[in-house]
Amino acid sequence: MNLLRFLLVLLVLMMAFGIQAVASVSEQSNDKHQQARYSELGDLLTVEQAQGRFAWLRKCYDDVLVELWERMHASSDIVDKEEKLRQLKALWLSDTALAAGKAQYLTFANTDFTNPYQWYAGTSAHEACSIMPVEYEPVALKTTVLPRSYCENRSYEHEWEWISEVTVDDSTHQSEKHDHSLISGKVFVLRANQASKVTIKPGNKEPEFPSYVAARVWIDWDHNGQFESSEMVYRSASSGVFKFLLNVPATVPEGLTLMRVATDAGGGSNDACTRIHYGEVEDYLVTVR
Ligand SMILES: [Ca+2]
Repeated sequence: MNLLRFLLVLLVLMMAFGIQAVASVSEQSNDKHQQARYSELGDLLTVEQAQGRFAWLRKCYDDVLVELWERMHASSDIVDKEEKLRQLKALWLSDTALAAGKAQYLTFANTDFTNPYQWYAGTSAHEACSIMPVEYEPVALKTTVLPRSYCENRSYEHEWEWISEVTVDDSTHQSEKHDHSLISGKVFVLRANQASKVTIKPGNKEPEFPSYVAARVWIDWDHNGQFESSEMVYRSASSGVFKFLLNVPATVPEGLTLMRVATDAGGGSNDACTRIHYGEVEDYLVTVR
């Protein structure tokens, strides 16, 4: 494992979420492309899932945890395995961190920050162990930012149509084609009682013959972990780029929540949890201030 890069990502994440970095790391190669790919890894966990991740790793990959402890401590002291695991858990899942809704957890991917096998480490000790792809390694220690989990949605087919770019005001996220992306490392900022300019660019396998796709956007305004029908903030259909003004209600609570963007050449559904046919679902963190 490239420890420097691991720490770099950690640092980037901490800065992205406004957390004081405790580590001071100098890393010359600031590869924006890698960071962009990294942000598509998703794997955003709730506090409970972060606890489950540790328990699952302890059950299935305790050697990975031990190796991390040894790298962090650069120590030749004889400390038994159980003590190393106890210390890691105390560091990442302390009572203080849990009470604050924060917890830390490892996320895994290929060394180029991609997840070609769509493999994710478990999030509960009850989950069966699965075999990590051989080239995978821990790529970041993340801090939980997702207060609750949401219904899954992904497309059956994403070879011909997908979402290539989403912009909210001055902030843009470009991405490759996936059936579903949970974007980490980027948070769109919305201002209560104001309008934000949103652009959604569909991707097409044959750009000269763009598909006619339906686009929908939902935001969990009330932070209850569900996309009610009243929370569908946009619906349209076109073979071009979608542009609209997103009015942010004056009354929505401040803080972090989820925005779901879906495009479907099969027409899609007004239900944010109904699986789409030909396109992509992208979930973004948004913060209302
Ligand atoms: Ca809601």
